[in-house]
Amino acid sequence: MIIRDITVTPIAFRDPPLLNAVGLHEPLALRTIVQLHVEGGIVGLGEGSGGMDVADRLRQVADEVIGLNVFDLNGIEAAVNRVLGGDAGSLTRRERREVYAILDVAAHDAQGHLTGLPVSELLGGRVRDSVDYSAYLFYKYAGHPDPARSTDPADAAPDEWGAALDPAGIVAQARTLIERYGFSSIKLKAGVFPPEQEVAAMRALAEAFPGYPLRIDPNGAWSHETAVAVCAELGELLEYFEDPVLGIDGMAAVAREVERPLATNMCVVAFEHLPEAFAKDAVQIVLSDHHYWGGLRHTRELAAICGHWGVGVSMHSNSHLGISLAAMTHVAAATPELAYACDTHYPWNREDDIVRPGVLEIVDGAVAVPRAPGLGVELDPAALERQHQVFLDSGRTHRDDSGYIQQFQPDFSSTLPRF
Ligand code: GKR
Ligand code: MG
Repeated sequence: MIIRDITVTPIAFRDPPLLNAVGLHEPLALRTIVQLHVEGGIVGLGEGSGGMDVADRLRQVADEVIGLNVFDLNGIEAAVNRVLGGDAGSLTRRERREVYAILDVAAHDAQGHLTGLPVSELLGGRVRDSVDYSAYLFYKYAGHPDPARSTDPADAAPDEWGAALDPAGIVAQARTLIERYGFSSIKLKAGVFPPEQEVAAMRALAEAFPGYPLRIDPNGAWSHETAVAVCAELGELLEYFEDPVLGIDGMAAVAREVERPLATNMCVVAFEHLPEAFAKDAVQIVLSDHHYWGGLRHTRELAAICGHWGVGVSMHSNSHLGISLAAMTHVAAATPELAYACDTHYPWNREDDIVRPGVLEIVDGAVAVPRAPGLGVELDPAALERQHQVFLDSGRTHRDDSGYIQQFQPDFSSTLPRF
């Protein structure tokens, strides 16, 4: 059960031109894949944030993790904190948790293979057989602009999704996602266009999909006044209102004036934020995310704490592939406190997945919890190598939505709030 080696592979995969409050998704999204080689030929898989920083940090901690028992999660986490938190490393707790989370997922996968148990069982047992996900809508250009031809996104050749730049485009995108995957709740990534236009898109969605729970997430792009006004306008349509403004105090002030619950993946992203947020009743729902809450076990702890305090739990996502979707599905399956459909970017990125297809289908808006040992997904080594080569060829080292949009809108400012 001893960890013998760790392979760290940075990858890049295609990402459509999705707009958000701080810019535009670049043509390639970055992730880091870990293979934890355990004695007996067992390999545990982990996936997490991309870019060279994360890969370098994982390589830095490898020597301290190799030689540990793969069931010793406390030991692995302590090793990460020792190497990256000391004077030499001095990373923030959040940065360390992000690194540990990838190892945590890989360790759980390996533990599952060693015990013959699915990860959801290792996390306390499945409370649901499938996990609901929501249709995650984005404003988007028709395709990525080709600067050699034109820097005007309006001239871009359309991809398979086409443009979504107005309410009709957003409804069409929702229809495509719902037809393909059967989603029965909808989230709109907002903070891109003036709030009136985004309110109109929400109304158009409510009309086109009556009874569907709707959420809107402008990532803190709105002022207090705008947030309160939008919430008053959308009122009963909203299941919850995600990060309308920035900061715990800002969210608390909005929460005092609106009736719908506020959710966050921005102002409460670490355990040390919980006491203040709860004391101020700033958020009524915390969006968990094992990638930055420190892995699967700590995500369960987060949910339990929220449950004890009467705060709801949902799940956040970022651009990701199948190892993460499997991990999200297992932890969601083992989290009784989770009461909402989870976010996932998977439909936008799945074409370049590096796990073999078939296990992680989204059917009727849900992913069946894999029953095979571990995460239940199998690495496709050729696909991993292909996407690693894409990463190497790209020369990319980190995500930069703001820098990318400035190529097409030189005066774009990512300063928030914008509206
Ligand atoms: O992918 O553009 C995006 C999202 O805005 C993502 O970066 C956020 O982390 O989805 C996320 C959110 O819910 O805020
Ligand atoms: Mg969010």
